[in-house]
Amino acid sequence: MKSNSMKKLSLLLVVMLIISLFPITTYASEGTFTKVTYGSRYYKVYVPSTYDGVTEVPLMVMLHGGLQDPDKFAAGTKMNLLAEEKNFIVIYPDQPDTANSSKCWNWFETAHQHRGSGEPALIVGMINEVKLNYNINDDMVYAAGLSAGGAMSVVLAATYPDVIHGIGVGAGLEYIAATSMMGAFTAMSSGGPNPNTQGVLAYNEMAKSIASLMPVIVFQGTSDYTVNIQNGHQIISQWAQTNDLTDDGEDNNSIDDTADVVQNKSVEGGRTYTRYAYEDAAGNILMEKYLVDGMGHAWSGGSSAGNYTDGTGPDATSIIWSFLTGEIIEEPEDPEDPGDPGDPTVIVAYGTATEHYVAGRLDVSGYLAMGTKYGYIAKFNLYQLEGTNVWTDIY
Ligand SMILES: [Ca+2]
Ligand SMILES: [Ca+2]
Repeated sequence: MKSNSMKKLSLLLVVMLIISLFPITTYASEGTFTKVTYGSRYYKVYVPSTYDGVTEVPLMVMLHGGLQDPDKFAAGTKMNLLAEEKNFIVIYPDQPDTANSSKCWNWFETAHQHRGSGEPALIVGMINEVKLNYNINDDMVYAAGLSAGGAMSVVLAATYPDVIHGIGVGAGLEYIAATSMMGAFTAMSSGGPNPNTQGVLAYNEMAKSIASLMPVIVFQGTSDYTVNIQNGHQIISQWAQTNDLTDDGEDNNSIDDTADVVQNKSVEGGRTYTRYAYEDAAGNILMEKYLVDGMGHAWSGGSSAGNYTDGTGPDATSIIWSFLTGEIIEEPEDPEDPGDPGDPTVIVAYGTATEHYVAGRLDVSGYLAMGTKYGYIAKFNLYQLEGTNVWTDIY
């Protein structure tokens, strides 16, 4: 017994020594987090301690959701900690309760959906001020947001594609999903207008400056009863259409909303989730969608130091960053299966029973079976394991 506890003690000493030799500084945020007055409003700016003013750094624009503010959103998303680690600047524009009683960005009002007016213009004004004050890489300016902030990040991408070069959307909505407060609630509960139509609207809006392919990554909880999951699907479908038009000027589905890669994944000790990836015509991943099983209205993988967070989901903050910057973060293999040879690649197609039938994914009996199961209007996923001819709705 005695020698056993001695062993434990010496092991503890070794561990403590290792910790002191290699201090875990990853999560130390040692930069500055400053409130900047902007007219009658303000934003907060995080500048990492590694910023030297000589090297250009990326800029991440973080748009909080309703009943949040810059401090809460920074704490909940932990974006400043990542900025410290990766050396980029973050700004958090504040939406005051004088502009919206719930502190929501007014993504559903026409005055705030177009270039040169309203909140998109205001936020870009803040971005331009930060560009004047810091050495920002103009090609690496991104926006991300939750809920109303997610919806506003979509508006920003459509209205200022010359400024914003990719977006991360948590529980957001497609472009112009609504044009009134009543319409906003309808869209949140059951989705907005046809995303193909909205995709054309976004493309026309982008054409006021410069239409360019827009990288988009979506996070959506499957049990979000504030912003229905339909909206997560619609954001991808809308941007698929917008990007389809952008890449060759034609609506020929050179980019579409059928995922090229589907992976079922899980957080160790946390939630399961599905990652969908959508490639451009050259085969590069242009869009991604993460559906987090059982998650409500929340920032996936966030900290309870903020609000509207779910600590058991995949880490949206680092996943969004690596997606937007193209920086690959190695994912650990499934710890429950050490011999995991890697997830098999599954092809997914999203559509109505009729669309699946017309595309040859269903025969007549499959068409009738799926039609009975899902109805003939609803869209649903069919999956095909790569190298097989069999399509199924079970994955
Ligand atoms: Ca096209
Ligand atoms: Ca299309």
